[in-house]
Amino acid sequence: MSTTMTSRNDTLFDRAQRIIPAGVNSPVRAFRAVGGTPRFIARAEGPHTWDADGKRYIDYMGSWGTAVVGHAHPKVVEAVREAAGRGLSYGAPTEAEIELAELLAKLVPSMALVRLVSSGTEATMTALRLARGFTGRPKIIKFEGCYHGHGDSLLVKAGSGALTFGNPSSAGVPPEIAGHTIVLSFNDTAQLEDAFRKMAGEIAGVIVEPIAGNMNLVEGSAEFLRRMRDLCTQHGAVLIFDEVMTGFRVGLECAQGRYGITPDLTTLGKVIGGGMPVAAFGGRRDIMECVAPLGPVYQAGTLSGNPVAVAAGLATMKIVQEPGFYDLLSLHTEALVEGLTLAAKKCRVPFSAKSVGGMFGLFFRATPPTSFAEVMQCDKDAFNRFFHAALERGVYFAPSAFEAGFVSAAHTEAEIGDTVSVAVQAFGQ
Ligand code: KE4
Repeated sequence: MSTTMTSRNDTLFDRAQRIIPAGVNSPVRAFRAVGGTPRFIARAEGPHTWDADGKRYIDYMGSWGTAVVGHAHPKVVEAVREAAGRGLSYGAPTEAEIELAELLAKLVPSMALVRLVSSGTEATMTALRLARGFTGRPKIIKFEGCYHGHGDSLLVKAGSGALTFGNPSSAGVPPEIAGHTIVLSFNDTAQLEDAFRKMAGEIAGVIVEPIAGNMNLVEGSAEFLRRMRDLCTQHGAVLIFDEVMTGFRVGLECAQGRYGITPDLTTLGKVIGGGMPVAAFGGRRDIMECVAPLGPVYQAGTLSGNPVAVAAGLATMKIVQEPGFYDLLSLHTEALVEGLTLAAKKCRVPFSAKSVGGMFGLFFRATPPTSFAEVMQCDKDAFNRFFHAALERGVYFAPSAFEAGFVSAAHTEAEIGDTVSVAVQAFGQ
């Protein structure tokens, strides 16, 4: 496209900003972290998306991890079509919801009972309310750099002192609410022990991304997560693994299976809806039996367990259970990481990358970070230049230096090879 022609992305972005705050329905889509005009996606298929100008991209954003089987998978689309023809929403229980809940409980044995909701935020917000309702305690521990959706108690940043109570990280969150959230450093076992030493009797629960994907990709250390499990057991606090991103992304056994750690509650999303709004929370029977109308902890939702969304989720979950699905997904993701690392080396760019299952992290620093502080040392400007150079050449990474990337089963060696070729040029920018 000549530089004189106005891209439809620009035209649509101008129009969108006149009626939608910042022109987007979720902040990260506005490209404010990387600059420039967001691409308005017109369609997606397999490993590709096409923008409003008809430009094709190899997609590594994958709807933030949702599209693990590839976009518009024929079996998923057919399942949606068939379900939609029987009605879009009933507001009443269906057999399909039982099927999905039974499947999740089979694949994630820690989930003795499961409830479906429509977003990861709903799942984590309810998990916190459950922890507080079950224990009768007020405080929650979360970790800097982990994101768990936009529930008030989770929009909190570290207080001034390490163990002081959190301050709101968003306007509109009253200090009285933020004050019940303690924000600690990810992978800092000593600090976690200190928090329990000082406040054990007040801590309702600990929520963690066992493999963090919202400060780019940082794995929880086994020692950190095991100690977290022990401390929660010892002090009767509820351990919540937020696997909205890692669930069925890092493997069929999820992150908890990789670590061999059993949380008390798990939250899921993204993959289990296959692109449609399905998320879930579940876990120990004695805790889950506190949920209304069984117990006193209220939670509800008009579209929870929506039949069309559940059909997409069931079709997706059927595909990810096929033999070898994650072996091949991991292989391709590792090949991408190795190829990018070699390309950066060839261009003498300080760069590192790593992958876990079908998710990966790109870091403009010599070694992959193991903490939020190390993530903050990455060269954000170098990432932004690389992001746009790749985007121009038809490769779409997540539009932020602090987001993980995602490969789908539809990405073949051809897409991985093409991406590495583009990266050699993009690193050179
Ligand atoms: P949603 O409410 O966006 O469905 O899920 C919130 C959530 C909860 N927990 C984890 C670990 C998550 O990663 C998320 C959402 N992830 C972001 C991507 N970093 C969604 C993208 C967006 O906010 O637009």
